[in-house]
Amino acid sequence: MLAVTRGSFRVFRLLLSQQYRRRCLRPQNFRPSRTLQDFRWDRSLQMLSSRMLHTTTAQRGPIVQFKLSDIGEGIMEVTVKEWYVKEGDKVSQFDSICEVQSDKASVTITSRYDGVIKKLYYDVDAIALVGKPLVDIETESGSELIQEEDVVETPAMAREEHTHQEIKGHKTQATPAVRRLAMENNIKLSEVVGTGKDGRILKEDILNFLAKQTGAILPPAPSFQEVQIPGPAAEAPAAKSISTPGTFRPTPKPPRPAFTATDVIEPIKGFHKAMVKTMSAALKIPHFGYCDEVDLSRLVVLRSELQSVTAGRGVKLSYMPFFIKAASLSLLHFPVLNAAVDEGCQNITYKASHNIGLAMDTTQGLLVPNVKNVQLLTVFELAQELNRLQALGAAGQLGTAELSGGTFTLSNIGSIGGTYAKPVILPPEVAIGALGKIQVLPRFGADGQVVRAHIMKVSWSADHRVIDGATMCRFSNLWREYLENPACMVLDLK
Ligand code: CO6
Repeated sequence: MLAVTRGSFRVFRLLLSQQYRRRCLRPQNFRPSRTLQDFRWDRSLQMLSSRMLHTTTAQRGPIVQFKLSDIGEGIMEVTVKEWYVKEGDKVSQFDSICEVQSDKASVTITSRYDGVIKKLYYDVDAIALVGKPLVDIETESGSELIQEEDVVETPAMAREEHTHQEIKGHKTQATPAVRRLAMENNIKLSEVVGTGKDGRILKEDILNFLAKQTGAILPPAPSFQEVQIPGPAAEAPAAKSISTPGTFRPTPKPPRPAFTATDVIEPIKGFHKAMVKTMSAALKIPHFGYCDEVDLSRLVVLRSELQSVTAGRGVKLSYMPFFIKAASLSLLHFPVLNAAVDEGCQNITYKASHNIGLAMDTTQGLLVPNVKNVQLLTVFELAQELNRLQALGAAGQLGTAELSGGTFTLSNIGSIGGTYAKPVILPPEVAIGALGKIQVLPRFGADGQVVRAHIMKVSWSADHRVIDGATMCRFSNLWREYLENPACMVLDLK
């Protein structure tokens, strides 16, 4: 399969490599600087010149070396998650070489040259060091080499953004033609959900992504399979009666308990390392907790009425969009809760955007993507964005764009059956809320009669250095009022 691909794309690749270099050298492809969030890898296979590296062979072309360069944010090492090649394998441009993971994201590194892998420097699960080589490739004698030295500098890496390395929550699989299409349209593969086998990105995915960006309507492609999002959108559109809260995500079958004779030690790596870092920083924050309960009976009715409408538009509507929108409407009155403090707590920044993070149980573990600019979004747009984030999470494709920039967080522990929690603030944010499961419980109605009510517990945590209990309580009351009387939300929606 690989050989066929290589053969059929050989001529194309040559053309592409020329075209690619021309594109690379266009000034607009050079970014003046990279953000700290960017992962900056030395994807360039650096020529082994006498100055830099070791020997070359006359007949077969030079041996080039793939080095892991500075990736910013003080990251000095990554874990090699998977090799897609072994020593002696023939590789072509754009073939995937390996996947590495730092404490922020996974990155797939692809070849820039035709050649033969001569050396892998690390085993799977080994720690690869920044500045050290990953692989040696003996290039083909006829293949054109890009005579670049010292390509570690910013522009050289920025220009490869769409081709040789993708920054995201998981590896990118795409053919050279698809990569090229993405590159030509300035689309980052990391932002595209692949619908092919094992999440492979297809041409249709790029076209569809483009259509969504430009508003163009594409003719239906029979071979194009959308990522299945469970729920009303995928179900028969028959309207449900009031849904029964408590229909939680199916509990995954627990793995068979394993008894081992000896203790097992394993290094903490990848995203878990990020959790160690973030939670250790959170420990420095003096948290206080505040809890309440919310009667969602009206919201339960409203959602069930709207579900079939959004399903008709291909979007699943859960409770989260309402919880998030109500939070944003309330944050407008309490901007101190949508703020960030610096490390020494010397300054507080009131954030203009409501980038509301939501804890998400993904194939890669707990991640917190955020919905950007919630203050500008309708409930429907929020549902749409949530669907997109959930699809990305399920495909292991949440990337830096989705995972960074949060300003306030909600964690729906209730969706997996929890009732109360003691959430931990994600620094530099200053507040977080944990939502319990919606339970049908007896409560007294206005006339003193016992009624069935849909009750949800909420547990807030806030940074007591900058927020006091009264502020948190007032915010929570306002949030609760929006949710208990969802019609009122309509009045304040932009
Ligand atoms: N109660 C009752 N029913 C619920 C609830 C609650 N709280 N939340 C969701 N649901 C229902 C939801 O309405 C769906 O029902 P139908 O629409 O009738 O099908 C169903 O459960 C599945 O919802 P889904 O999870 O698909 O979507 P939702 O938008 O509600 O949630 C999500 C999105 C990303 C929050 C969720 O998929 C998820 O990942 N939840 C787990 C979050 C998590 O792991 N939190 C723990 C973080 S650690 O907080 C922490 C402090 C510590 C304890």
